Amino acid sequence: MPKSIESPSDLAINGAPPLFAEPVHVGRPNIGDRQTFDRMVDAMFERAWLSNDGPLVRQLEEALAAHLNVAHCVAMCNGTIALEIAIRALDLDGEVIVPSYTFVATAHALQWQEITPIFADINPDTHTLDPDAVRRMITPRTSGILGVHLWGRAADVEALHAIAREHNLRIMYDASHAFGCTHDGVSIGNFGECEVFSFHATKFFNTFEGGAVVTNSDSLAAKMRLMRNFGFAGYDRVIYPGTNGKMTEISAAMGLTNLRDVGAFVVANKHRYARYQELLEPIPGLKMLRYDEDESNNYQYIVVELLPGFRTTRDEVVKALHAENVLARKYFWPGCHRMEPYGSLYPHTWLVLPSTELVAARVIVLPTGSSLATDDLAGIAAVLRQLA
Ligand code: T4K
Repeated sequence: MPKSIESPSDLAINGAPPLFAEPVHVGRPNIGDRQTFDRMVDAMFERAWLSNDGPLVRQLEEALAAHLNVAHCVAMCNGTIALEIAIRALDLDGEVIVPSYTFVATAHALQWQEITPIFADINPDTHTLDPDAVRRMITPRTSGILGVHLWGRAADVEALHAIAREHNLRIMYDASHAFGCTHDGVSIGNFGECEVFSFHATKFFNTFEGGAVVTNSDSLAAKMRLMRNFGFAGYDRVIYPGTNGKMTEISAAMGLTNLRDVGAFVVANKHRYARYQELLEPIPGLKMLRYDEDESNNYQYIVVELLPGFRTTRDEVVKALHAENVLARKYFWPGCHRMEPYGSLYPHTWLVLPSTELVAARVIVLPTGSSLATDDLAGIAAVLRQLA
């Protein structure tokens, strides 16, 4: 039973015992029915088929395509390789416009292929690419736009698609956070030429490590299947310089298990999101990110912003939460543009990213998910209240 926090002297930074005896993490995995998983893994061992386009991977790809209402799902070993393969399949080169306010893998997937990520600013309210900022970054070298549906909330796809059409640019999305989410009722996975999911352990839907590119293009899907398997087009016949992006059977077993339980994951997350809302919204100077209730959401991220009126700095708040064993995170501070190699290569980029700088400096992501009891949220809120 967590202690109650009624005054600053109850805070662990002031010498009191911590709120939680054990660390409470952001990103605890959503894990489906263990018996279902065990049964699938037993059958996998019986078959002695562990990787290379196995039956569980095929089953998962079909199930995911149906779930996301998209024509093709190409499963991969992780989201980063999925991004790299999608970028290459679209023949992106030169410069690609991308937000800086994202996990660094989005930018690295471009840089890794000697494509220059051009960081465009975000809309401070939505945390996704600002279409006007995107327009300002277009040059003759621009080949595409890589948008991100950050926190599971869709990027401004209509405006971005209009820009892409106008300037003859290719467009794809990093949908790593947006599994099971919709935009105008349309499942994320159907926007741009393709969309990339991460199925990392910390994601709403996980396959331990894993990812996928989904697309409605037959030719793109066929190309990516080739690319993820070294370019093999049959025994002894390689027709493309591919890589190894294959998902393993055990990951697919985890995916099939978790897919059955995504409904329960949403319920658990939504319940905590609603409770956090009740607890956090009355705190002055603190803004909690909202999901649009007219859409499907996975409620995987509890994102708060400390506004100028908040008495304590963001770093002090994070320090105080960590002292309570609440391992809140400063995602995605300081922004890709301040990480290497981008910080050294383009040291002045921050000048064109005022909203990215602002948002990255004030966001805190709080723990949620079924591993955290709803009753425990009051203690976390009480810490924030004492610091407000
Ligand atoms: N694009 C976007 C927008 C992304 O967010 C990501 C991944 C990618 C692309 C790339 O996809 P992948 O190649 O990863 O499939 C974590 C994840 O490693 C990363 O996958 C994720 N984004 C990112 C947002 O979070 P870190 O550096 O914060 O990881 P770490 O080790 O600090 O773990 C995060 C928290 O999760 C900790 O509090 C502990 C907890 N955790 C983690 C694991 C692995 C668990 O409780 N159990 C676990 O098994 O990057």
